[in-house]
Amino acid sequence: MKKLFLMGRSEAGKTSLTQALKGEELHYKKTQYTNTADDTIDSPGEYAESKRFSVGLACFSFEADVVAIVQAADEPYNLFSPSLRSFILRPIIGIITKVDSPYANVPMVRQWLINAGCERIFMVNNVTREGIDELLQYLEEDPPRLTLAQARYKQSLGLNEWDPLPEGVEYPEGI
Ligand SMILES: Nc1nc2c(ncn2[C@@H]2O[C@H](COP(=O)(O)OP(=O)(O)OP(=O)(O)O)[C@@H](O)[C@H]2O)c(=O)[nH]1
Ligand SMILES: [Mg+2]
Repeated sequence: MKKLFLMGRSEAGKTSLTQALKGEELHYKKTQYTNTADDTIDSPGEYAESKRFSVGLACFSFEADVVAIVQAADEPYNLFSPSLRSFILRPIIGIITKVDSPYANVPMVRQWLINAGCERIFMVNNVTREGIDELLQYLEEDPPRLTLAQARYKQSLGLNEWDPLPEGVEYPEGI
């Protein structure tokens, strides 16, 4: 199971998503702090909304296997700059919540997430649990566990440590 880190503006639906992933009824609980011991690492939206605190998000990301930018489909503007990969050394996915909103603009939010560098984008409705099973399926697969030598070998090929080896390429013997 991959450990997931959630970041996004306040009210984006991060805490609701953690409840939907656990199969719980939605109950509003403002996130006040980040607890890295949970299966899913939830963060207060204020971190993403403040220039000073947002640096902290990069630090929390190192506790996770995957980083998710959570954006509601009806968000009026984008908080995340392009190419977040430059400082987050984890796979980045996008999660679009509130796809049921009458003000949803999914193509616009999807474009923001692509620009940020998301390699996969999931769409969910936390209320009806639409899209939750697909996300759970992605999270179920364990991330590859590499030795330092294997990670360095991948780097020598210009690959991220979570990228698969190209077809026909194997790790050198003994690493
Ligand atoms: N219609 C709809 N409402 C949602 C959805 N997801 C969350 N909400 C509602 O949006 C509000 C905010 O949700 P939260 O999950 O608390 O938002 P958050 O991102 O954790 O916010 P912070 O803790 O402030 O960072 C709540 O009233 C939720 O019920 C969704 O998919 N659809
Ligand atoms: Mg919250």
